[in-house]
Amino acid sequence: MGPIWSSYYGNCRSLLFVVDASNPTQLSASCVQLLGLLSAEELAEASVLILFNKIDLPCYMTIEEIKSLIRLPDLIACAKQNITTIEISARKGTGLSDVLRWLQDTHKTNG
Ligand SMILES: Nc1nc2c(ncn2[C@@H]2O[C@H](COP(=O)(O)OP(=O)(O)O)[C@@H](O)[C@H]2O)c(=O)[nH]1
Ligand SMILES: [Mg+2]
Repeated sequence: MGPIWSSYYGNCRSLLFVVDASNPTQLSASCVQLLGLLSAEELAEASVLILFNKIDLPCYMTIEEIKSLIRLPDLIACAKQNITTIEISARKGTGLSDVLRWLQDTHKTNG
């Protein structure tokens, strides 16, 4: 779907990017997509929420290792956008209240 994402950039105030934390083999491709989004001029003002999903599943890498592999601290430091990360399980509902709070706060701030 990546190739058509840019047709949705106009008027986009917030961006939720979901990373499958149970499948580190997808991580580099996912990171390239994310960097593309963050460098898009039309998304410079957007608030960004990166969701690490499927934390209920066993994985050979920890979330900390995943964050380190995509150089998340550098990415957050260099991005124009305000970036938040939340670890979630869409299946179990873990982190859902944090996501809802982020949406509420973000849209409150943006008016
Ligand atoms: N265990 C678990 N499964 C999930 C979670 N979120 C989505 N899924 C399952 O993942 C499957 C979809 O795969 P997904 O990787 O999300 O999408 P795709 O990569 O586009 O096929 C569905 O069977 C969902 O029920 C989660 O947090 N935990
Ligand atoms: Mg998948």
